Amino acid sequence: LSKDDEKRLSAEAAMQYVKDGDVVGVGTGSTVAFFIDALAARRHDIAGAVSSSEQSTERLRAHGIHVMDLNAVGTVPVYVDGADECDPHNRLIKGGGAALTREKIIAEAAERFVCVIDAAKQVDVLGRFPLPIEVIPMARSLVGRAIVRLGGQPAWREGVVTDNGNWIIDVHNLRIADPVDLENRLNQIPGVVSVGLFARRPADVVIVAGKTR
Ligand code: DER
Repeated sequence: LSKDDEKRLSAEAAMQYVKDGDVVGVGTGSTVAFFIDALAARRHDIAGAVSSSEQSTERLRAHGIHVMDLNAVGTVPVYVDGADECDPHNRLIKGGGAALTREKIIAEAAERFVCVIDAAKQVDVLGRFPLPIEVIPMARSLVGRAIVRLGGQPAWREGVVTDNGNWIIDVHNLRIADPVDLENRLNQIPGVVSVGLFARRPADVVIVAGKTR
């Protein structure tokens, strides 16, 4: 199976968690693109979608799927999103697509977070993939210095502005033994908008190459 085949199989398997009438939370990335294409077949059965990025919104609308404001919906029964890394406890590194802030908001609102990945995303310890952090632009250097003090190697993702008008710092050379502790420490730094560690609130279901783990 190619990596794309594994992504498509996971995305299609996630449809089993979508019920008629649901408001469906939709993540961002190439695996989610397959999910949006699969969701299109059920667009008349669901109430609509809450989207984590302009990129996903465009694809949803191109399929004629109703995109809703999170403030207008009560609960979000299911949120489907990809990840850059997933450990054995369903804790994730996300943010490769620079959409981590809105992804984390919808994951928080969701009753069930279904993560769809290809097998290569599975790791024993998080941190080989550089950890994305969304920062307020004026705080880039201040947050960078705090990251160094925490033992990380910060790299500004120059040229990328998020949907919220902020910047991204990718943190290299972290071996994240305690993802929840690190998520909490990084969240405290003034200027940090969100951290691409989904550990406080891990995925509820992880589908790898089409099979629920
Ligand atoms: O940016 C993100 O969090 C995406 O979900 C990313 O982590 C997964 O992208 P992919 O499905 O294109 O690998």
